Amino acid sequence: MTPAGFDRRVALLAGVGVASTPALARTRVGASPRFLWGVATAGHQIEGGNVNSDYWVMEHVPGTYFKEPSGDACDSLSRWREDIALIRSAGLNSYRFSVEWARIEPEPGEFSDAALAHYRRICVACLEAGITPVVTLHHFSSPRWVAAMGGWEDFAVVDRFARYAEATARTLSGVVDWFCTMNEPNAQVTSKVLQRKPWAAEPGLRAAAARAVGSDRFHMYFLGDSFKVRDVCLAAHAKGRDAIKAAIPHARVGMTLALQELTPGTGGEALYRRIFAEARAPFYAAASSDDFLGVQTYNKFETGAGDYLPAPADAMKDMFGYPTPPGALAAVVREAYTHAKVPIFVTEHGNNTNDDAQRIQHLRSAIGGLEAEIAAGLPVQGYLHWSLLDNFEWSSGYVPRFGLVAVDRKTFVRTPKPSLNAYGSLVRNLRRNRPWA
Ligand code: GCO
Repeated sequence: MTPAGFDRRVALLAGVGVASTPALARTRVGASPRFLWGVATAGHQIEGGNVNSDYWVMEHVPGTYFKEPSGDACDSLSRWREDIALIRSAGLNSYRFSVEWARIEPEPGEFSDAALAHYRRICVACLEAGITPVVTLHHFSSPRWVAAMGGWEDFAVVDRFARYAEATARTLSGVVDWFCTMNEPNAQVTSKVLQRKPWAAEPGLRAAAARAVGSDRFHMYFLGDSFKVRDVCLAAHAKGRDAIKAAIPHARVGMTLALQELTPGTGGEALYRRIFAEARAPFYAAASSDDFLGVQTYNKFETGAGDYLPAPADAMKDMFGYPTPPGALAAVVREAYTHAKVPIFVTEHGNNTNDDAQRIQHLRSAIGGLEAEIAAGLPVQGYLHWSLLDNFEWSSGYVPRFGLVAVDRKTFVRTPKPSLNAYGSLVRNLRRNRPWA
């Protein structure tokens, strides 16, 4: 789209604006940064009906190993106001969510004013509720046309992503300050080093997906040559960041990384070094020219000779059976800051459990560890819990439970769990007692 086209779009969307009340002015972009306490979600996992995305394609191909399709998800496409009200009810002041590229640019170069206005409206509603929006541009899902054109295995996606980033940022200018470009572009590199095949790398499934989109070049985020995908993602991140800043010069932009606490176990030094060299070091180096680094932590693993070692019998475990010690958060935040040397933003952290009392205990203890790092001088800009809602956990479907709020799968009625309130009280208490909070 031409710059004139962007300006026309921004003018058209001016109606979807922010009322200039003094209260709003305080929460608006550019206001002095407070510690951001909030929750995180992602479009494909909560909106529902993301039919134009590559994930939708893969969920439906014959032989898919997705346990179930995303379907209506949490119906947040319609119920986003309820989601914001829940965040506000807990007294939290930030919401990270992702915008869906497949809705914003349904065909190459064809932008949807309605989709852009929809996302701008969500941001405005956040600001009106005293909530700082943090927008992720790419949270795993892409339009099916992007996948059909070679997806993330082809450097041509870099310019496509930058064009989409600029169109979105220009539309959100004045209502969003914080952007995450790409979500966890290092996750597939770790899988590659561990030699875990992404499901769709199986030729039959990839061929079925290619048939569904009418192109033999079908490639989505977790397919194919992970090292090439890494280089493409890092280029897309850099160009996307520059495109956002061209539209919003004061924007704070970073990427988010999947960073479990990792230590070398017996015989595991070489594997540890390899994971660090391939799936962490290049990303830390790239993040060092960003405004922040988004850290996302759930588990702790020890490396053995060829894979992670089995979890100790007495470890706190999540529903996947992975060890989830609360201390992992502080350890990873420290590692990330030591290497990237930019402020850290915890953009995801949580616990996949049906035991809400365990979730509360885990959250309190993890934030206690984070507090100690902050007290020791480590710059942390915020903490966003994954997730507000029980939602679509990719190939695992709706069984995992990361939410502070349960969602009825038929009616979409939201029921807060005790952990939502416990998180809110924890934050209120910290705000009373800690100047940084
Ligand atoms: C990821 C994503 C989220 C997940 C969350 C729980 O890490 O895979 O950013 O989309 O749902 O981390 O697994």
